Amino acid sequence: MLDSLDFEALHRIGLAAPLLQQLASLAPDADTRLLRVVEVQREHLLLHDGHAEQRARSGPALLDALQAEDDGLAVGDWVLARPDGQGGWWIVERLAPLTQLARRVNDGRGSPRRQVLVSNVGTAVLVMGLDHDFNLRRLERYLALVRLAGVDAVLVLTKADTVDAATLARRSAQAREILPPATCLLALDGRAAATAQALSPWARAGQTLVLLGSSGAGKSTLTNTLTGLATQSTGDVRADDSRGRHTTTVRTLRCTAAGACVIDTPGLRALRLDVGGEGELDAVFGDVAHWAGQCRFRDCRHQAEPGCAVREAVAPERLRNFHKLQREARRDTMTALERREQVAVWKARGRNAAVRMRAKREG
Ligand SMILES: Nc1nc2c(ncn2[C@@H]2O[C@H](COP(=O)(O)OP(=O)(O)OP(=O)(O)O)[C@@H](O)[C@H]2O)c(=O)[nH]1
Ligand SMILES: [Mg+2]
Ligand SMILES: [Zn+2]
Repeated sequence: MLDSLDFEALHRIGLAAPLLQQLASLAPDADTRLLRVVEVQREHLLLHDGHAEQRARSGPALLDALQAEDDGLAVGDWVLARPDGQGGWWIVERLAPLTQLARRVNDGRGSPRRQVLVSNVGTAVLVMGLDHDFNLRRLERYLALVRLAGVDAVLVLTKADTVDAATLARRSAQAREILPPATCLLALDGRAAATAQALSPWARAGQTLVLLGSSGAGKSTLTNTLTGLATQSTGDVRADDSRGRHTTTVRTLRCTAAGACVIDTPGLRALRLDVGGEGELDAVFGDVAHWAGQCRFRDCRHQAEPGCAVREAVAPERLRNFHKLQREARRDTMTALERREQVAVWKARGRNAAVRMRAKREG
């Protein structure tokens, strides 16, 4: 199979050299093909071979193996597939992704499950409107998501054409303040043709970028501008609070005119980070980690301790957000038993509070 690869076509859909090395070690046989996942539907997936889309289903053995690892197929994955004899494809193998963006979701069955959002992206474009969508705490969460995955981020503030110069300058400066030093920030009109040019350093041939942000931020608008096509539907936002109407419902990979791959995503209703432990957040909140070294107490939690350098230096809203994400990380790394114990403690606390309240009323 390796000698029959159509590199030109595969490069069009973002094939990178490290994946080829993996392929060599898998030694696929003659009737398997290398394809990229461009859309995941409930019952089937769409794959692309650089020429056309193909319908596929995943073999149960592969699904089970991935699930056992809290993993799953996502848009951007490279897979090996075989013809299923009915014009479609069976996915038999997934190449280990170079990067994965994942969150935790609660499906009501025990501990939150890890859900892979996209695989094999080089850049995450964080899309946020300069209208009422503008929210620094949400931005911190998205920055953490991307940082934890080892993916580069670019912040794109959309709807620059709808705000006055003072608002544009103020909001850009506020965002700049919480961005890691090397992260670029662009403020633009997502519909303008010049926008494709502004994003071109991250959208060169062979590169893959994903657009992330809340509903109505302008992700599909940017996708259309980058591809030069109107394939992605866009929807109006509510006038009073700029909220979108969840127009996009699936993640889809599209090719741009310049030969890059762009993944449009639906606005996430909830983004719960997939953090391995509290310590991982230090990499994301570098300023907290930096100032923590100067707190009076070595185990300072930056809550109410005297001599806390972090509380002195870091904006209260940012520190509150840090604590909130840390609590989430702690809950997610608990075992099922620890979780039951914590619930029992909360229940007991609730009961005690109820008893105290009753005593107060009756006394
Ligand atoms: N004036 C202006 N309007 C924009 C800009 N970017 C997006 N819009 C408009 O904002 C609305 C929402 O844009 P979409 O691209 O559908 O937003 P989305 O992020 O894809 O939203 P979901 O698919 O719901 O997650 C549409 O009416 C767009 O025309 C911009 O830079 N300037
Ligand atoms: Mg959309
Ligand atoms: Zn402290």
